[in-house]
Amino acid sequence: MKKAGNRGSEPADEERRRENLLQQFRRSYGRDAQFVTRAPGRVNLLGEHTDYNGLPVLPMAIDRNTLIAGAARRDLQVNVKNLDSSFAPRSFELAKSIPAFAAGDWGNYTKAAAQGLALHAGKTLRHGADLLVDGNIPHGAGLSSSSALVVATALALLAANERHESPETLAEILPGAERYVGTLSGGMDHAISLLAEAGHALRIDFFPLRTRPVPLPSGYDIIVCHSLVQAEKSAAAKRHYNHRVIECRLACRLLDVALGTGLPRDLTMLGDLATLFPGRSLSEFVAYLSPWLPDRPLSLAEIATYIGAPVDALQVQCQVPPGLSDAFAVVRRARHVLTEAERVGQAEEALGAGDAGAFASLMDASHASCRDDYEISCREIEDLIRASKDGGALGARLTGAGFGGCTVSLVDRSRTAEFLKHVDRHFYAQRLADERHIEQYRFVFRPRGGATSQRLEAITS
Ligand code: NG1
Repeated sequence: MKKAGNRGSEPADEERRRENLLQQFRRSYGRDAQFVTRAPGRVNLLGEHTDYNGLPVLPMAIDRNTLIAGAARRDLQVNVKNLDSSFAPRSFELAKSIPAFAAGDWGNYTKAAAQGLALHAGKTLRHGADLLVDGNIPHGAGLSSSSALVVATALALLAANERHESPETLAEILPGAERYVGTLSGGMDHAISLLAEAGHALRIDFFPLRTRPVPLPSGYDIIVCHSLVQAEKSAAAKRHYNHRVIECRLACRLLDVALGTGLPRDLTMLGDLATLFPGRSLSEFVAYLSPWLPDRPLSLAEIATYIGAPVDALQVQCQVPPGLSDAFAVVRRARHVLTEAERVGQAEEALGAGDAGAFASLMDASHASCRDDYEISCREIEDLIRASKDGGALGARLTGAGFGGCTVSLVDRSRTAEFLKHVDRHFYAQRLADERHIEQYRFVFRPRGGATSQRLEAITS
């Protein structure tokens, strides 16, 4: 966890970080950096685990980011160093197929960007780069530090090759690229990091990618609090995350059968229901599953029997990765995803109308659905939500993939100090040995703009 106050970093801090990064680059590589890229993290306000289902999300970019200073190389070598010494230097070569470092290695996020670009841009990536990273997004917090590293690396490799790709194109390429690390992730994190608009949240729709700025209620703060439980997606959280993705794919197979002749084509994802049945409310479709199937986790063999297909065929069709437990709570997962997508639409309307109260109720409903139907909360998150609501949050929910990480609260700005005091006393003081560290764990964020790439001097190679 990075040290910082309870504000996100201010522009002056960022300027200092940038100057320091350029100096350290010179010291480390013995030459000047030619470019600096910057990719922000994000907090998702609503729409959790909807993106990989092709349904909308409502995140905003935060004032914590990953900065990379870099310079092009004549060969295909990529050297990556990090100002945080807990991340050891890594090197690899640009190639058509880049073999991964060991699972969980931070360097795999930089390789993910390189591999994604190599597949997209092919032979035109002729130059490797010397790169130096400085990130201040807390890790394993559901604030997208991994995707910020992928985005900043991709921009750096493009700069080294004097290539330009639009943020929209990168937002289409990079989610697939990040799957290199083994997470079946959706497209929210890269899209918001690349396309964010300062002062606004962004409604993002997928397949095709579309974005719409959404105003935030004036007079309120967006406060993010860490549960002190790390949810690193390189570890157990990755297995839990992938399990949810597979449960949604299995729900599609069951809906295919339940909808029978009512369905013009098979569902590839739950979001297809919105395209195939425009004008119908998504939550209606839960009723096609719930009276038919028991509201308990089903084994793959049971699901195959309901569908009338062989188990191995189902396994192949839904690309079930090895190592998942054989218990799939399809009804609950579908109910969460379909109702959550509706809440995003309602939230956009509420925010457009400046109705903070209605938006806050949707945040609360989203949290209940994440906890009960998607089962991605944990005891610490629940304690933190309780402390947040008791401390005056109008609405509070977990944010990001879950299984730990952070909560996000909407708080009347006149009550922010009181809120922080309450959460400090009733959550952090009981868990942190040294209360002076509390400020490293909760942040008042303002919505920031998207990623940037700045050329400092001509690339001479
Ligand atoms: P975080 O919270 O950064 O682990 C993950 C996915 C998103 C989205 C959310 C849940 C990655 C890179 N990101 O985000 O695509 O599915 O969970 O809404 O896996």
